[in-house]
Amino acid sequence: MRLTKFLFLMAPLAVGLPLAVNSAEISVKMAGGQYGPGTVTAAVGDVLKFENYSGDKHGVFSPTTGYAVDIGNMKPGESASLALGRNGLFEVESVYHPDMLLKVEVK
Ligand SMILES: [Cu+2]
Repeated sequence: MRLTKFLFLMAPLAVGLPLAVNSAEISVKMAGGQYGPGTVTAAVGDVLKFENYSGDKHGVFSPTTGYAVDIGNMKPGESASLALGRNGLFEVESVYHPDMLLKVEVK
């Protein structure tokens, strides 16, 4: 069964989610022990779609202070979406693969 999670990266003082009608979905593929691409520039309201194309599970979270991003374990074939609700710069790592890094800039 294909599991799809959907999370919101909340603004510090969320007064509703100003998601743009024309928000973009940005694909981040997990394969070969890396996120691809390794750097993403996005706009508030865009959605990052993580797709695990590898044969490993990955524990997707952000080590950046102030970013409570924890998608949790993603098994091979699973996907998960993260809506970007505020601007800023944060990193995404994998619990099991500390060298797996994704830098996200939300403008
Ligand atoms: Cu991993």
